[in-house]
Parts: sequence; C-alpha cells; structure tokens
Amino acid sequence: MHYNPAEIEKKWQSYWDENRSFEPDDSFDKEKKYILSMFPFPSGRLHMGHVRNYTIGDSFARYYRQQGMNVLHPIGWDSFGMPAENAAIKNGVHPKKWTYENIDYMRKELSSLGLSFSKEREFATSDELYTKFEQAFVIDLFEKGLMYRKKAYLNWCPHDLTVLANEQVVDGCCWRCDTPIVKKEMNQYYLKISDYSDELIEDLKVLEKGWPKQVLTMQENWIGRSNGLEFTLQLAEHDRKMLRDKFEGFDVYTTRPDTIYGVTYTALAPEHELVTFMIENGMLDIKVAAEIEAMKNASSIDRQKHKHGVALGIEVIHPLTQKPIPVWVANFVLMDYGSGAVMAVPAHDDRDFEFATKYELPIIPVIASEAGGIVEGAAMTEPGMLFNSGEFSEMNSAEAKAAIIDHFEKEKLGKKVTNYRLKDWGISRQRYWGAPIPLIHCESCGIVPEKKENLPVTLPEDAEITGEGNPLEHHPTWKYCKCPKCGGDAERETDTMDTFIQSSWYFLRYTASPKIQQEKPFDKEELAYWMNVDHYIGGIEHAILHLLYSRFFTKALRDIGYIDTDEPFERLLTQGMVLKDGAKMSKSKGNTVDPDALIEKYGADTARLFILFAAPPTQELEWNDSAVEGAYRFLKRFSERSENARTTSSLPEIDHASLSKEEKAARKKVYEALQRSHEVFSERYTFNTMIAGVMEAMNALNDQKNEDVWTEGYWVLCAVLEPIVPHLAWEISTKLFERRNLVPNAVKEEVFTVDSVTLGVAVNGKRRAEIEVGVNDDKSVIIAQAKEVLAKWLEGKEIVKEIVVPNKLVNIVVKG
Ligand code: ANZ
Ligand code: ZN
Repeated sequence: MHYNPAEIEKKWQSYWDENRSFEPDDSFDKEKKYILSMFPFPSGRLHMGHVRNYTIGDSFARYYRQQGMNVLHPIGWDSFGMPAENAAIKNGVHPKKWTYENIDYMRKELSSLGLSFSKEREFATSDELYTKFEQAFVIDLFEKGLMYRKKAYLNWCPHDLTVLANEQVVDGCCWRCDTPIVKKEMNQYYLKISDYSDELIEDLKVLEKGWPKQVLTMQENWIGRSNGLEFTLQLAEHDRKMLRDKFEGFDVYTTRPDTIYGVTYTALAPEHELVTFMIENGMLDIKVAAEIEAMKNASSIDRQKHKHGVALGIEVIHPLTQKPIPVWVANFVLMDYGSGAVMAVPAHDDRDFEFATKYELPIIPVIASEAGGIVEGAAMTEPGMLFNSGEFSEMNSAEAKAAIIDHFEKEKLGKKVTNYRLKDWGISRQRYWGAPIPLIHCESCGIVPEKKENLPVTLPEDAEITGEGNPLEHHPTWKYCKCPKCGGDAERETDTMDTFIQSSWYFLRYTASPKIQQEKPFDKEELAYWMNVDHYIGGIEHAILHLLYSRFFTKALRDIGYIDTDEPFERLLTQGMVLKDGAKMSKSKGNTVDPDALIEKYGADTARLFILFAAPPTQELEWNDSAVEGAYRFLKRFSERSENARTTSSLPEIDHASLSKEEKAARKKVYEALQRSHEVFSERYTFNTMIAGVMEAMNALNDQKNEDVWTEGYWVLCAVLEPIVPHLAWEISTKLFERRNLVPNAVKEEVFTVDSVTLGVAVNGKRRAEIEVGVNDDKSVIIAQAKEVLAKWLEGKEIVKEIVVPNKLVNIVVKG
C-alpha cells in the first residue's frame, strides 16, 4: 500500500468529525477514564511543547477506548490574560478578537494532529457563560469568608503593571516577563488558601502513588510548615515613652529558640508599623527615613541579595537576660512572614551573620557544633550543644528548643506557633482582559456582591487599552452602578481576577454534558462518575502554581457545597521539555520547529511517532531531524508491507507447533509488542520501548513468508500502533480487516511457551553438529535424529554408548 499521509489523514479526520467518534457516552454503565492534557493559552500557534503534551494525552485516550472504556478527553482554552492585552496595545486589535481568532486557528492545528478530543465540551474561559458560573462561585466564597479584601504590601510587576501572587514571583521576578518585582501597598482581594495549609500538606500523602515525588516535595516546601516560638520583645522604658506609649514592643517569630542567648540585635521589616509610626511622626532623621523608603521600593531580589539596614536608635529588652538590644530596620526582613520582625543571632544564622559583619554588630556564639568548637568567619547553623545559655546550657538544641518554649509559655512570655510560608492567594489584577470581580462598593453598605441573576458582569467592549492604568477604572461609564442592597449610587470593583482562577476549575467544567452545559457549571451525578482526572499531563513549570491552586480551589468548592471531591488529579505525568541543540525551544533563541511545517512535510502520524519514540515522556526530548526521517520511513514500510497480509474479517487460526523457527519467532515478537503496550499504559509510560517492540516485530515478520503470520501480525500491530499513529492504523485495518482497532486483543500465551531446544551432537566428545528437538521428545527419537546428522562420522564404527544430556547435548561413543 503506497503511503500517502496527506490523503489518509484528511480523510480520517473528517470521518471522526462527522461521526462524533470521540464523544463520551452519556450513560454511566461502563468503566470510565478521564484523560486530560493541560489546556493551552491561545497564543496564536501551537509549539512543539503542545504537540508533545497533546500527543501523550491522546495516546492514553485512544488506548483506553480500545480497552472498551468510556473515555472523556476534552479540550478548551485558557483564554483570559495579559498577552491578549499586550497584543492589543501593540497592534491595535481588540483582545477579544485576537483571542478568538487565535482559538480558531489553533483548533485547526490540533485537529491536523488527529487528536481524539470531545468537541461538544469545548469552551474558552473567556466565554461569558464560563464567567457567569465563576462569578457565582466567587460571590459564594466572599459570603462564606473564603475571600476578603485587605490593604497590604504586594508584589508589583513594573513591566506588566499589575499585582502578582507570591507563587507568580519566581526568584524575585515576574513569572511572565522576568522583570524584578517590587513591593507596593495596595488594596486587594485574597482567597484564603492559608486556611487549607494543613490539608494541602496532609493530602500530599494521598497523591504519593500517582504524582512524581519531585512535585510533592516542591509543594510541601512551598507550603513550608515550620514550628517555632513567637514572643514579644518589650521596648526599653525610655523608648516606650518616646513612642508615646503607642507600642509596648513588637512580636518576633523564631524557629530556633535554642539560640536565644545569642541575640545581639533585632531587625524589623521596612514596612513594619512601628517604623511607619516613627517616620510619620518625625522621629527619624530625614536621611534614615529616605533610606527606609528606598528599601521598600527595591526589588525582592535586591532585598535578599544585598543586605542593607539602618539603626532606629531604640532598644528592646532581652526576655531572659534583661539586657538592652538595639533595634534595626533590615531589608531582608519580610513583612508578610511571621510577624515582620526577627531576633537576630549572627553566630548561628547566615543572613544575620552577614548583616552583623557589615554593620560591626556583636556576634555571640551559644551553640557548639557536634564536632566541638566554634566556627570562625561564618555562622554555625547546625544544631549542637548549648553554652552561655543560663539554665539551658549543656542541653542539645532539640531539648533546649522544647525547654525554652515551655519556659516562655509558663512565664506567659510567648507561645509555640506553627508558621507557613504559604500566604493567601492575591487574586486582583489591574488589567482589562480578565473576569471582572463581581463586587460593588457602596458608601453606605460597604462591599456588596452583584445579584446572581445579573451575572455575568461582563467587560465593556469599548474600553481604551493603552497599557497605562486599569482600563476598567478609566472607562467613562462602566463602573457606575446602583447598589444591589440599598439602590443608592455605587461603583463596581474594577479589578479583574487572576487567570489562575479559571484554570482552577476547568477540569470540573468538562464533566458537564451538553444537556446541562447551559444551565449549570456541572452536575453532581456527572461529577461523581467522571472525577477524578485519571491521567493529567502537563509541564513541570506548574508544579506549584496551577497544581496548588487547583487543589485548593477544589477543596474550597467542596466546602461551599458544590462538589464532593477532595483531590482532583489521580495521576500526574509531567512531560519533559522539547530541546533543540541542547536548549529549550523558544522564539527568542530562534531554535523552534514549526509543527505545521512538520505535519505538512511528513504527516501527523510521523510527528506523533517521533515525539513518543524519541524519549520517555517525562524526560527531555532532543529534536533530531534524521530521527523524524526515520519515523517516516518506518511508517512507509509499515504501510507497504501490509501487502503481505491477507484481507479477512477474523483473526487467522494458527497451529503454532507446526510453524518454522522464523514463523514462531515472528509471532512471539508480535505478541511481545502487544504485552509491552499494556505495561506502558498501565504503569511505565515508556512509549519508546513499546514502539521499539513494534519495530522488532516488523523485522521478525519480514524474516518469514507465512501469510497467516503476516495477517495476524498486522491485525495485532495495527491495534498496538493506533494510539500513536491513528490515521495509518485506521487506514490499514479498515482496508484489510474492516475493523478499526477499537477491539482489545488478547495476548496468545502459546507463542511464549518454549517448544523446542537446540542440542549439540558429538562423537566421542567432539562436537560435530546441532539438532533441533521438541522439549517433550523421547530419548530414542532424539538419538535417531542425532545419528542421522552424524551419519558420515559413524560409518563403519561400532557404537558402544549413547548419552543424552537434557537440553544440552547428545554424545555417541564409538570404537575403532
Ligand atoms: C532566630 C534564628 C536563629 C533564626 C537562627 C534562624 C536561625 P523558616 O525556617 O523559613 O520558617 N524570620 C522570621 N520572620 C522573618 C521575616 N519576617 N523575614 C525574614 N526572616 C524572618 O524561617 C524562620 C526564621 O526566619 C526565623 O528563625 C527567623 O530567624 C527568620 F540561628 O530566628 B530565626
Ligand atoms: Zn448600598
């Protein structure tokens, strides 16, 4: 059969469309699989990372359909977000137009890959219907206290001109544009993810069997649960007066109470209220005040990297030694962790050490390392044995930690606390292309939710998008409205929501069948059947961001009564990056490969085969043009050699025992490939070994000429290949077998049984030849066979002994 991918791929894609081939059943009788690849942002064109992601997901979906399961394999678009707006600013296109045109284009690209998506559940998160349901959730979250507004110092991206959540700041920079972020004080809305810190940690155990260890560890570290001591440092008498009795002191949080005798100074965050009070009341030198302001405006990276501070000229009293301790402001102290103040122990903490060295503050060691002795020129950060620590001397760190916390609690000086790095999720964005927060500000009623029957609150199409300021804020009329409660003049909230909210529930939305889609976000019965996602496939870059938000949002929706799910994703497969010349493919490096061009030249099946064959899905994939060629040649050969098989509508009956050695070997390879495919999909995901198995089977088939064996080979191999190269597999198996691989094949165990062995045959111990005998053959049969091949050595000799060593050798001993 001549291989013409352009022709057969178009043909089958239309066939699948016309026949709704990949819509799941509406009934709940069959076993289900929910296969999901993370949905794309409609950036304009597919890149190779997408191709890899969706090919992996598609192969799972097709495999489970073959196994007779009811498969949900949906697709949609994560379509709100900054790039749409940036394109609008740059090219003057409306974000909506830009977005939906991109979706139309990319939908065609996906279709040209032969992906078996359900089309009837597709949506974009910027669709008004989606916004409507989401705004209703948000109103419930607000009313149940899981969403609130507060003024705080926030991560501000000076390039994108918007606030970012902590998870969206990567190494101090904006996750999107890499600009160093700065802190800015603003009002904004938060979701109370911190209420779920413990549950989010505990449930990581549930995920252990299906998620990569690395992702679990990253989440655990991000949530960052630590135990320590919180206590108040009292201001010295004269300083308390100076501060007009406004403050008694301030709280500090430490995870190392065992080091408390080593405290030589304390440090406040520049944003600390005591510092603000001193500045506002002219209690600080103008120069000092200016330096503190500069610290606030510096980027987070800068604040961690270059330790910097000023002395406030006030003192607190050490709670155990009663000695006065100077109070500083230090840039590395963060306002949103602990209490925004630290007790500094330069002898045992690296940051404190660096700071003390820079400002020549005393360094007092109080812990001896296990190895004994004191470390010079650096902090000794390990636990050890306490000294110079009053009644706690000679305890080890662990004992001292417990004893000191105990002492503080007894004396009512402080308390044991658990702290988390995870902070509430800031969801306000000061940009246009997002879902409006459905809240209204009324002077007499405060913050009032929009009435649910008025949802969705939609975006004004005529907003002016300039890149400066929030377009909703500046729109001449949009924000003015009536208060839903008192009917008085009121203003709409102009912040839009973080797009990560949309991606935190889209997998729930897909469970909604066409019959309920318009009325409700999802249906309990349908959720109960489809959830959880059985295989979730996506990039490791979402290890914390999307995957943590989705876990939280699922739990929050559960707690406000929408769903019964605790954890949404049963198994997670994090795909590796696609590289070229050793570097990640990216536009800026100019090393991308265009999927459209690849499909145009070789066809989708080649692209899919290459992607899955070149590396296991979790590892990096290095682009290789000649391997693409190789994949194409293999498919061409597979297509052409199908002429060796016969047209039939049933699997040929084969008497295995009667076959030749080559024929047996070919059957064995064919069924080995089938067996491997089951292992790959159920546990190992190493598609490359499975494809290698198919290639070996092809070679083995080619070593023999039995038409039945060829026919059976194609029958089985077409099915094994269908999840990977669906177009060719459907084409061949339809032509030959009037069947489309949607039937599972049983492995024929008989082909694995060993039924013959090779024996060496010798005369007087000297090896002369080999024979092939049946494993159950009688000794007499074996000897007869041996004598036949030894005829010329035995001629005229007298046989004295005939020895058979089972499975090894026949030896004939002769005289003369
Ligand atoms: C004294 C001390 C001595 C500390 C020592 C550490 C080592 P983790 O473990 O990450 O939870 N800290 C507390 N609040 C802070 C803030 N707002 N900004 C910056 N640092 C802050 O970190 C807890 C430790 O970080 C606390 O324990 C505190 O320093 C510091 F040998 O207290 B430690
Ligand atoms: Zn009102």
